Amino acid sequence: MVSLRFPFSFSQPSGHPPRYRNSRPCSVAKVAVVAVAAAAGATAAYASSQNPISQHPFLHNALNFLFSSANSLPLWGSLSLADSSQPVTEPRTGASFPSALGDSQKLCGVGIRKKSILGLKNIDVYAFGVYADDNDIKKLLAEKYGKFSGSELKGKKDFIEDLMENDICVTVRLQIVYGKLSIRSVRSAFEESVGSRLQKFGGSDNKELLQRFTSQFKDEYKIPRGSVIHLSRDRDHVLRTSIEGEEVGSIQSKLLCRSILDLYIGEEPFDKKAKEDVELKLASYLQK
Ligand code: DAO
Ligand code: DAO
Repeated sequence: MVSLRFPFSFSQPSGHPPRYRNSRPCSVAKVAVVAVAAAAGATAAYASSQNPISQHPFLHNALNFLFSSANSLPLWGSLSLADSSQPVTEPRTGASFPSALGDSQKLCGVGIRKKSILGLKNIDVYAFGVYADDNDIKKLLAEKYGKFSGSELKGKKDFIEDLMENDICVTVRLQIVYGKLSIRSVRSAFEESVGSRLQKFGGSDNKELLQRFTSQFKDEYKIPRGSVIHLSRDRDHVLRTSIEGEEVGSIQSKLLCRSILDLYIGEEPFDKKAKEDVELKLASYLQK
């Protein structure tokens, strides 16, 4: 169940993917924390059975090292998940994004979704980060695009087209910035944004699909500032939505996945700079 109120926090404890239910996830992180914790536990047991430890300087130092490492377990965990990279902060909103989700979805770009209110003012609704599975990218796109530099790939329509069409695991992580979002305004905003894409890519009769998507979001949910929402395209074009790590629904539809991704990396993205960053980053993964 999704709790009704989420705490305010922009610094999320980890980039772990949420629990999976009925969709086939992309690969899940193998975190070394358990092994480190076990080692620290074993050492603690040894330490308590031996005395006085301080008479053995080597052992003493080794224990100090292990205990101080155990104290910084979250750091070890995040380092192993994120290939030692630091989180990225979206500068305007201060929202922080882990550099990886799981062990293979890597952050490719961050940006902002704005919305104009009655043509009078523009509000920042949420910051977002786009993640893509670098193994899928290499497997499915390297042969065709590996020879291009970042600047050559930027703006290449068929590259983005292939990214959207292929079975590549992608997650868009949203961090809510606007403090007064009601579910009603969320629903009507995505009826407009996602609805227009469903029409563009799938033709006229997509009311039922939009309805299935929006009906996942119950009126009682609250998404205050700081809430984290994941929109993930899993294997076989399953769109899985989670709020604060809790899955709220999954729908298998290539058209819906494509329409959602189009908001961020399509022809008229919410944030052009974010899309360019995604293209450049993907080019670097292709060349690795
Ligand atoms: O309070 O009327 C208002 C402004 C609401 C703007 C809503 C934009 C919603 C955008 C979708 C957010 C998805 C999480
Ligand atoms: O920004 O216009 C947009 C569309 C974003 C789609 C976001 C859908 C997820 C909304 C979750 C709401 C949960 C109550």
